[in-house]
Amino acid sequence: MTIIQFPENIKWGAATASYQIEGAANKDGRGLSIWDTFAKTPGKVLNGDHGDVACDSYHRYEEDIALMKELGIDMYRLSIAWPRIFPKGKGSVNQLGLDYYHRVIDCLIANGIEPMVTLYHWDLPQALQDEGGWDNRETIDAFVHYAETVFQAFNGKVKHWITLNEPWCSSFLSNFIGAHAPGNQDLQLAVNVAHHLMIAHGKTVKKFRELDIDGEIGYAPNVEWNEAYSNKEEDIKACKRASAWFIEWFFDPVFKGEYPSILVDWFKKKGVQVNIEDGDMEAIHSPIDFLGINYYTGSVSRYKEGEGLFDHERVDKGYDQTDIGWNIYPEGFYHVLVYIKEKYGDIPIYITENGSCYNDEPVDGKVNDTGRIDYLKQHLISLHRSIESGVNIKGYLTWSLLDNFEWAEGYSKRFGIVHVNYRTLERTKKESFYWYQKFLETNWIKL
Ligand code: JJW
Repeated sequence: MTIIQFPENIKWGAATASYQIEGAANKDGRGLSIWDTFAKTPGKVLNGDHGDVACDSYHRYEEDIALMKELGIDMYRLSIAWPRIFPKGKGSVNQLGLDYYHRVIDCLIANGIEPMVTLYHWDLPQALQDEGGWDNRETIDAFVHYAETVFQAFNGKVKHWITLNEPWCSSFLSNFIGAHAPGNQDLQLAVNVAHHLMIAHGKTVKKFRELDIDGEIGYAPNVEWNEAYSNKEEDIKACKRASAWFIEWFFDPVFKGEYPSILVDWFKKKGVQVNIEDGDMEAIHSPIDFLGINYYTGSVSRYKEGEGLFDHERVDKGYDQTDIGWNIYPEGFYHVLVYIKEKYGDIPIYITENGSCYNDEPVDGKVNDTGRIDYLKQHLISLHRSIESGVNIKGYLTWSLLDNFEWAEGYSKRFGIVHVNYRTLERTKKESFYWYQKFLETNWIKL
């Protein structure tokens, strides 16, 4: 028998995000976000789904926290909805919005679960989008002010803060590919948005230090691993570009204070540039305390002239995929973590998201999601390999505690270890929940 034993000090947890679980879209003075608008625009989200009710966690957080306690996690990652705190993005604070997060955070702490809080998980106040959204530098100031308000409100209760979730998604996926809110398709706009998001991140980190807030701050980019199909120069370079879009574009400015030339040059050929002003790079370069990593998938890929933005294609054949069509690629998880350590140093890392989509439904009260258990096991082994290889892993949070609103896929794609019946809002623990619970008791995997 083979035993994979994890070190004792790792924090284990689960993650969610405000718009995906809360519902209560019009409750207690919440303003609209770009996701309300996008989801209600016909054709943008599968089946016309939206987050008006979602998992109704706004009203059921006590039940959800009871599930977390039963699961035995150390840490829960949630996000704060900016439009609950500032319904118009700026101006006066909505105390009822702060009160809701006080109830959630107090309940977590009372149950011995540490909150990890994301400030921006994509729900930009619509009123700010009406003035240009992240293309407008005034949104940066509004974000820093919102962050300051929230830091002061929860100082002492929350010890782990994340500025941005997956800035690649809120910039390129949302403004170049157009699949997420606000749904633009303009590369220059997407590059502007990415830059302004990262300035907002950096200025928020500075504000956090200036206010001397207790605890640690970082951000949570999503990464993929692109393995070159062959050792041909053109395949290797195409993979480098594709990878750099997720990794270097969002890491080099933070860790090195500059954008990666491989993509700066590539974008320049397309007539697109980063509009850098004095002080921008210095702000983005502010030292962070930890790095959040979201990892789901990767692929073997190669050069193909004219394909996509980077003359690059995926060769996905032969990989098992989850129910959202993403390759199951646990080796990529190990490789990307070692790559990040070698390139950016020994920064403490929390895996802020890792999980899988399987749409298993309850049968006689049991959800037999064996695919998710296999995925979890394989990725935990990769995580363990990375720890053994010296990657400074501090925690692992699985996506997600609950089935929830999976953005453009609506409710059709389930990532939870707890099943949610969207008609009755009933929660059913899946077999993966019990597997994770058992794993958390011992911190070992027997193979
Ligand atoms: C890429 C679709 C063309 C979420 C993508 C679509 C078109 C190249 C899951 N992470 O719900 C990435 N998630 O809220 C945050 N992560 O491209 C949390 N990334 O591609 C989860 C979706 C995603 C994506 C979805």
